[in-house]
Amino acid sequence: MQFVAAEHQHRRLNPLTGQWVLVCPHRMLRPWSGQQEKAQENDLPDFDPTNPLCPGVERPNGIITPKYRSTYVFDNDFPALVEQVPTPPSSDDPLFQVAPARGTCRVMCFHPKSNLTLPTMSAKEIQVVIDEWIQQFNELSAKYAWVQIFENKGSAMGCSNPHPHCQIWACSFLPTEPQLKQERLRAYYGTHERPMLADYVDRELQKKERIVIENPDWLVVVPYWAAWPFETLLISRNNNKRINDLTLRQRENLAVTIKELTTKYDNLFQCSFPYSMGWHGAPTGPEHAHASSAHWTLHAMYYPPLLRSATVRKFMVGFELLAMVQRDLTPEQAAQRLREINGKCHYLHKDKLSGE
Ligand code: H2U
Repeated sequence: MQFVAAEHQHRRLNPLTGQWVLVCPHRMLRPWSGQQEKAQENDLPDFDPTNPLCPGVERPNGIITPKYRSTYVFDNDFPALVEQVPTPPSSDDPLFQVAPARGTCRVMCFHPKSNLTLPTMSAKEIQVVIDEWIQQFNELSAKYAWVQIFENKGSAMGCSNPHPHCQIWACSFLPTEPQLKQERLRAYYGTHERPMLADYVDRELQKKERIVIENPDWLVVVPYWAAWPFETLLISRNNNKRINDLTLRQRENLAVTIKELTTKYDNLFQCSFPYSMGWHGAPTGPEHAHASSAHWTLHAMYYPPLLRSATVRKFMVGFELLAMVQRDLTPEQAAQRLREINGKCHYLHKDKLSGE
């Protein structure tokens, strides 16, 4: 019998992290009688006087969120990382290793209106968000080794507030995932003298099996090694190392790409598609200022949990938690569905061309 990736179980390597993913396409046939997610509500008001992220509303700590008209960034009132904290005593014991952790956490509102999301905002409004990401990155990267910009969208991904927003955590150390990538990308560059993701972009453009969106500045694919059902990787095609390298044209194209990708996501199951997304690029701060970043390529990851419908999600539990990550639908099947679904017109905007 001949091997067919869409039918036969196999393992794929994620070269960015060195972790393997088990692909079991035949499992899509199994029945599901487990938990059903509550689909995200679409009928939110544009202003909620009890939501602390809305303009003019008092937050639990007594600070009044200003009446902002565009984006708005503030220090997280409940930060995971702060700057001033005692240093833990060093330890030589291999079983009880400890290291200092300092940083700062911010919240960034994308828009004053609560009932918008990136796919229902205009490309121009998304570009304002991108410009603010860069502004924040410029400021925080001068001091911190890692600036993690990320968006949790939807309660299925742990988002605690429906107002359109993201978070920025800047830290004095390289967190685990970026540290793994730093090592793997550097090793690949050492052997091939090319950034791994630049080579990957070229290969995906040749193969044309996993492409979702393609334009001169950006490539969106369901990566060969995707763990989440409709996971995507948004990769710079211009050898950008960090988000603050982007030119005006690249930012304009990025806004259009984000709008198209997130519209495709929403249209897939006709719901506000939950995900966690975030940016990765070369490390920063004084420690990395003079180190080579030649091995890095700016990219964003989208990790959406939904598998079959607006209410049936993938759980990373059991074998995934205890042994290795496993997926049902192949990355090629997921890419085909995302490629074929309309990304120009949001299902809520039906007849008009998506809010532009
Ligand atoms: P999510 O991205 O998970 O929804 O988190 C929203 C953040 O907003 C969360 O980190 C912060 C929370 O601490 N927040 C404030 O800083 N002040 C508030 O008044 C509400 C929420």
